[in-house]
Amino acid sequence: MKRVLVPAALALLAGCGAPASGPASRVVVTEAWSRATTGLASAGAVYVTLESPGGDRLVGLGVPLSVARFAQLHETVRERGANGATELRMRHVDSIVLPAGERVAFVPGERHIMLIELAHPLAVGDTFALVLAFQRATPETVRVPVRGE
Ligand SMILES: [Cu+2]
Repeated sequence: MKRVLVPAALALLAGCGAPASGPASRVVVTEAWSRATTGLASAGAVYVTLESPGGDRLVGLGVPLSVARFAQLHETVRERGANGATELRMRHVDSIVLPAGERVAFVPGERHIMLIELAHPLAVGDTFALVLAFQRATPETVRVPVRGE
């Protein structure tokens, strides 16, 4: 996982996203949103839907330091706990495969983007920038609105 900053990420990554043969197709990013946080929560979550026409891999994330220290890709896995009950755990992953032409959705309770060490609580109505870096396509910057649910 590359930790990238906004907007330095764009300058840094702009030159190295394309493969040797021809320009990579762009990844379509839709339905970006973040959940409002309550109280002293130090982490937030962002959800997006990604679609790569030619196939790609999400390899890096960037958020402004005014929002959080960094962002990570997380998956939720079910594990059997010590008492035999099923527990939900979050696991950090380095990248997410985007199969060609398939919509890959991040949704609550499953795959999500975790904002680590929030600079301040995320309030309904706020928006912030999120940079998504890919193995082949050029990076995409999206505005993320904060919603209640
Ligand atoms: Cu998480």
